[in-house]
Order: sequence, then C-alpha cells, then structure tokens
Amino acid sequence: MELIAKYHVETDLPIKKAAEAIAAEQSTGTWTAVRGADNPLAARVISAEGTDVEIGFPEELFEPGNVPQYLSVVAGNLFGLGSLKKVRLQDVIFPEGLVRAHKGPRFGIEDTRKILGVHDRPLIGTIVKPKVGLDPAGTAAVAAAAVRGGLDLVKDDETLTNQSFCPLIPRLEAVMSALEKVEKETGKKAFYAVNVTTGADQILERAEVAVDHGANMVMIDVLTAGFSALEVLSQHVKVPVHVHRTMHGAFTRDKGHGISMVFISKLVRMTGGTNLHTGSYMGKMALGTEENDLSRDALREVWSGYKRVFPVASGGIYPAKVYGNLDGYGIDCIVQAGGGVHGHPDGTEAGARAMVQAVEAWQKQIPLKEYAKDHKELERALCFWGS
Ligand code: CAP
Ligand code: MG
Repeated sequence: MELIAKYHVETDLPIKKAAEAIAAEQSTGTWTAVRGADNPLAARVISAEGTDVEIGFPEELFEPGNVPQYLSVVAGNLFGLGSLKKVRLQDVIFPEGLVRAHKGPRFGIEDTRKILGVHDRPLIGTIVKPKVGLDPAGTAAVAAAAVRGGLDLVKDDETLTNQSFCPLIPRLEAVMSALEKVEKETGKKAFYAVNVTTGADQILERAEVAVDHGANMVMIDVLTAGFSALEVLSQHVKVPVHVHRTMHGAFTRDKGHGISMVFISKLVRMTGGTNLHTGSYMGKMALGTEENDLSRDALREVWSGYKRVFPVASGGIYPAKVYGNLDGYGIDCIVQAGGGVHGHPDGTEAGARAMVQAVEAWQKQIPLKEYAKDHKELERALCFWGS
C-alpha cells in the first residue's frame, strides 16, 4: 500500500523533474546519487501535469502512530527546495494501515449532542471576550450570561491559558460553578472549553487536573501545541476536545504555497479532536468557500471507523452572518461569535439570544429581518451591526 500526497507546484523545472525532486528528497534521495538507489522505500511520481503533482510513498516509509514523522515526510524539506518556486500540500490519502494506528475522536458529533441533549440544530458558541484581562470571577460572569442567553458552548480564547491575571483552575472552578447555577435555574446544559495548551511535558497533567476540577471539555491550540499533544489528550482525557487552529494562516492562506486546511482537518480527526475551527463562510477570516467545503467534508464523511467531528465557524461572526455560515456548514456544525455576542448593545445575554434567534430563523428559513420583527434582541443586533 502507499500514502498518496497531492501537491500544487510552481517551478521553472519541467514539472516531472520537480516531482521527482520531491519524491527523492522526501524518501531515499538527496541532491546527488548515492549507492542503493533501487531502495524499496523510494517514493514514486504518480502524476505530474501543469501544477498538479501526485507522489506515492511506500507505507513502510512511515512509523505507524507517529504523526510527527508522517509530517516530516509529506510536509518536510520539500518546502525548502530551491528548485521549487512555490509548493502547497493540498491533500493526503492515508493507507488503511496508518489509519488503523489511530483511534480518532473519543467524542464525536453524536456524543456531544447526546451530552447536551441538542439534536436538531447547529450548536451555538461564544468566546469569552475581552480575549485576556478578565479575572476568574469576571470570566464566570460572562460565561453565565452567555449560557443564560441560550448558548451551548463557551470557550477560552486561544491566547488565554494559565497566566497570573487569570489562573486556570480558579477560572475553571468559577466558570463551572456559574454554569451549574444557570443549569439549575434554566435547565440549560453547556460546555466550557478550558484552554489547556502548554508544553508537551505538562499538557496531559494539566488536562487531567482540569477534569478533576470539573472541566467538561478541554481546548488545545493544535498547531502551536502539536498534533501528538492533541492525540495524548483525546486518548487519555475523558472529555471532548475543542481544537483551535491559531497560526494556520502562516501556511493555509497562500493558495500557491504551504499546507491546506483539508490536510490539517484530516490530521485533527485522526488524532482525536471533537470540534475544529475550519473557517467561516462569511466573517473576518473567510479564506474562500472551496477550502471550507473540503475541510467540512473531511471532518464529517465516512472515514474508516473514526467518529465525525464538528466544523466550527468562527471569526468576525454576528447574527447577520449566521445564515451564510449555516448555508455552508448545515446543521452539524458549531457557529461561534465572540465580539458578535459580547458586543451586542444590550450586553452578553442579549447578544446570545440574538445568535440563538438568528439560528432559529435559519432553521425555519425565515428572512432575518422578518424574524427580527418579533425578536427584539435580534432586531437590536441587526440595527447595530447591519443586516
Ligand atoms: C473569534 C476568535 C477566534 C477566531 C479564529 C478570535 O473571535 O476568538 O480565535 O475565530 O479564527 O480570537 O478572533 P470573534 P478561525 O468572534 O470576536 O471574531 O476560527 O478562522 O480559526
Ligand atoms: Mg480567538
């Protein structure tokens, strides 16, 4: 069996030559011929036309279970080859032997819905804002207001971890007791994704201590912490894992050079994420719908025995952007707004209600302005931010 890697390549070389250079550099070759050239581990060029290159890597080249090593092969030195002007890893088809070496998500879409008791609509989330600066009590107050307004998920921002102004455990305890109170009063269940991102030597212990202190979901910045850190969490920590993709823009946004979100989505599913930010169809970081479609499908289509993963629409979203994002993602997604909730003129709870109402309008396929006529929080949001 082979692992098949698909690249976009821009080069002054004949494209077949460029493809051979990638195949050699990432398997048995170097810049000059060395003995043993008929090595069975040599990669081969499957096709090379225009700017499209497909390379077949023998499965034996890979150490099953070792995601960092997979990346060193398919996304390693090749990016530095002087003979290539631009190169982007677009997709990877993994052989069954490598897929089976990973368990994938412990909690998938269905498990998360079951815990929440929400089955018939997209989940709605928020990011506590300001990004940083609140103390534990301030964070808890924002989280409680968001859930009182009907949201299913409250998460830390990607830069908040265990800083002195808001230590993780006191923050977690404050938020969880506030959410418990809201649930007692309203019956509304919600997740709080506490950001456990930290060094490889501490991340598992940090997550386990968080769960011991009541965490019902953990969050990881997977590109700064690493895919193997995500896999350690998903395989050892018994709560869903929310995966943020901060730093992705360094290599996903140039369509000619870097690594696609599709490949990152496959790796996150393989290493066990439950929710993954895959970009908004309308929002501040929208990168074009084709990549969203492919990432969305990579997370939810049938793939070996892996559970399905929630794509997360986030980034500059507010009620008027809900329709466009849900048209793209459909019901099995999480639509999230930070500023689009907490910046509502009547505060966080009203901002949450406005997002809930926008999702209801989409479900009923009623135009937002129509629905806003008898939903005042939505009305206020449309007036304030535009429709
Ligand atoms: C959104 C967000 C998320 C972005 C990341 C932020 O806040 O918290 O990190 O969604 O982008 O910090 O910008 P707002 P992506 O809702 O206030 O914009 O989801 O595309 O990875
Ligand atoms: Mg953020």
